[in-house]
Amino acid sequence: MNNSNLPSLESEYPLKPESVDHYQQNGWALIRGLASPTEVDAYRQPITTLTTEYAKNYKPMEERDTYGKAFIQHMNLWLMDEQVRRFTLSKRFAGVAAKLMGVERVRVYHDQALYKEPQGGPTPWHQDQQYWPLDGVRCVTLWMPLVDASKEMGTLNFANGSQSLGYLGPMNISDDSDTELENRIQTNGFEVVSAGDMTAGDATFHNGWCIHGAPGNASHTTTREVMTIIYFEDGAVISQPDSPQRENDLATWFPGLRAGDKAASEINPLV
Ligand SMILES: O=C(O)CCC(=O)C(=O)O
Repeated sequence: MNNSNLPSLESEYPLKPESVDHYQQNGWALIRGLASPTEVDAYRQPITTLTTEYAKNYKPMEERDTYGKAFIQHMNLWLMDEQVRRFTLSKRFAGVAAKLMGVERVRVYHDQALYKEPQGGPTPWHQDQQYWPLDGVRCVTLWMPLVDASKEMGTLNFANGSQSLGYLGPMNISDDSDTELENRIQTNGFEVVSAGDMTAGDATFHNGWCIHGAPGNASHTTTREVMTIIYFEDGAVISQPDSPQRENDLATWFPGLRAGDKAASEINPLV
């Protein structure tokens, strides 16, 4: 595939100090115009082609569980397509991730497309990092709609400051995680804030411990097409997995590595 016509995503984004403060304080930040409409449109096509094909493996909506209704989830697209590779390994995106976390350099953990179909269900409250064998490591998820996405189509909700709780134990995305974490939000009095309406190319970044979820997609016609990239600080060491999901992640995203090794397999490039 000749990439010469694809827009470059390498230029630096002029990140405002207020965004860094917001991220540090609340555990997430909304970054407007991280990619331009033209840039997003160019990369949307290969991501959507791969995800639409993958969606054929899903059962009809009414036969899925809560997790399955929330979105079509397709992972590590950057290894499947040269164009997506340029998107996921973008230095502009990685630069913002590093600055928000306050680290020198980041590596990619994995990417994933999260397509919430028309009338798709809500995304239950959860903490991302409970899936990852990266205790004590700074991690962040970039979440970017590839089409304009209103709040009603399912942009993210965040519990401000909830990253301060750290690891709350194994809790996969489910009705149970929703109930348990809603209790935590109430008990701690965390304010719940929506990212609101987003334009294609805007992005939110959230800390791996920030409790977050999303409403269902109220649209009857339009899919909430989103691409995400997960980063962690370079130099991190893999922690001992304490749950099946962390064991699974270790085998999948750090192939050939074990607890105590530097988190840097051949599929965790430095960006
Ligand atoms: O897209 C969603 O609905 C949920 C996304 C999410 O939880 C994440 O990217 O960490």
